[in-house]
Amino acid sequence: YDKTQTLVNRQTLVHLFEWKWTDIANECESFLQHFGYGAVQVSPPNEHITVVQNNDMPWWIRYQPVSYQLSSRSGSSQEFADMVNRCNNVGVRIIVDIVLNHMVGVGQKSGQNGVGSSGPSSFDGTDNIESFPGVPYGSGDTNDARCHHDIDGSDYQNNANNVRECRLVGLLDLNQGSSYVQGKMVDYLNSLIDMGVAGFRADAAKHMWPNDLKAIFDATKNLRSDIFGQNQRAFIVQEVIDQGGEATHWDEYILNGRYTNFNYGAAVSRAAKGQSNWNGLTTLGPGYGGYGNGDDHDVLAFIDNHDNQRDDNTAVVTYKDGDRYKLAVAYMLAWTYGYPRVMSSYSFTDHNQGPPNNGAGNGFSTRGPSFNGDQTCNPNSGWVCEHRWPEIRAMALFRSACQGAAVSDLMTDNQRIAFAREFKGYFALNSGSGNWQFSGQTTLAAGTYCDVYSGALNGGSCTGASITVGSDGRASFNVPQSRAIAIHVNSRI
Ligand code: AAO
Repeated sequence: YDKTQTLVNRQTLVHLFEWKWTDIANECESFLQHFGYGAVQVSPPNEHITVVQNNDMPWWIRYQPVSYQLSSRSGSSQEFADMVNRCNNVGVRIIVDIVLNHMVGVGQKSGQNGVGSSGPSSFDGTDNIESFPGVPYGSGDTNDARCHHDIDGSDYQNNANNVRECRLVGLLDLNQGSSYVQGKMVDYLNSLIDMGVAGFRADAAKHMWPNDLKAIFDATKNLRSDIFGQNQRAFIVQEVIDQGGEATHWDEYILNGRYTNFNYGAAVSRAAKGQSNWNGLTTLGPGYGGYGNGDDHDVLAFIDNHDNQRDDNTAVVTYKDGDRYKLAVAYMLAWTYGYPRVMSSYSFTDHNQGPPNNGAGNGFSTRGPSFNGDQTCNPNSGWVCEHRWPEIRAMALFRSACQGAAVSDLMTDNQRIAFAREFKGYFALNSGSGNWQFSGQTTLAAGTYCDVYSGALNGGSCTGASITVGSDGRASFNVPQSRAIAIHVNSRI
């Protein structure tokens, strides 16, 4: 389950948070396939609650399931199927965010207090009623018999049982130990596999027992052989927040696939913000920092995600940090640890704010992105599209070009770091003050290379800095403050 199921040279996942299926299908064809992106993590496709507040529909409604029918703010079942086909046709995989831990928040009821559903099902989340005819589930399918209240703050440190059996922020907690519930979940996952998806991001995995998840995943079908070959299993990444001091641990989950390594983004963000030195990151890999960093094949690496980019005092850098964010993401894509996920956002000022929409008169339906001539997203459309930023898309191509190559010839100087990806590429980053001038061993063949961080190679001409590699593999670099330099075999002029 830890195998990414992407094409070999496309080892970057992008989270197109809250994008519509029709927009993702277009994005696979017109952009992602050309920039080294191998897969898209999509928002939960199942039927969810709708809530109107502050003349808006918050993003988090997607995390309150009403049923497993594919009818969501992102589109219909038909649109979902079409997206999967069109993306697979251009070698881009779909990873589905699956919300198995719970249903709606207690007390949410369709048709009451502005609460509705994105699809045809009605539901009643009133305590002890807990009726979801669209599945169907009833109160007997929840964990109420084992815990009938919310997870307490201290449970996270002291009580793994409560973390798994009580309600996460009031969300009705399903009993994944029941064979009936397991069957419904397996049916849901199989319906997605039949459509051609490559895998799943398991939301709130630490709130479910690892062995219950194992029973569910083990009971799913193989991936479609016409797309993935014989006997291939779904890729799985489990959302487990564990930076130490928790009662539930990341390593309980690796039997089921990868886990979200929250240590990674925090460590890289600290360096990008100048709170720690890059030389401390030269060992970022299994065992780094004493806790929380598993084997390369167990890890999903990312800088920020849709939750922590909204935290008031977020520890991680986000699109709002500009150059420092670019450096953090660039480092992640240049470095060799884990399967990297790039966050792609819409701009927001309020924590709850939903995606750009067409207003109350149109049911707050999502308004898709529009694009500039340089292939970035038009900020007036409300979409940030970090994955299209010139530096980040160039680094996704760098990662493709360097796939499988080891790090070597590493140099660091506190706020600076440079290294080769043996015989494939060279990367240097400067988050200190002033330019960084040095000579480095690139391991590349002699020639002139286009720095793809400052420009791009278009039709044989380089719009960025040109770097000359001598016959001894060495080159002189001048990395501007808050910038990086990246050259690779495919950027040779
Ligand atoms: C909404 C409303 C609620 C209402 C509820 C029910 O906001 O007020 O009660 O409906 O009506 C999202 C939103 C929720 C929203 C929910 C459903 O974030 O606000 O509730 O949809 O609409 C924990 C979980 C983790 C979860 C995270 C948000 O472990 O699984 O909380 N993430 C996923 C999704 C997320 C989604 C859900 C789950 C639910 O990605 O978008 O919620 O489907 C500590 C714990 C973590 C804990 C965090 C936050 O983490 O260890 O387990 O995450 O606290 O409570 C450092 C520390 C680390 C700490 C972290 C905090 O890293 O080391 O210990 O900081 O960031």
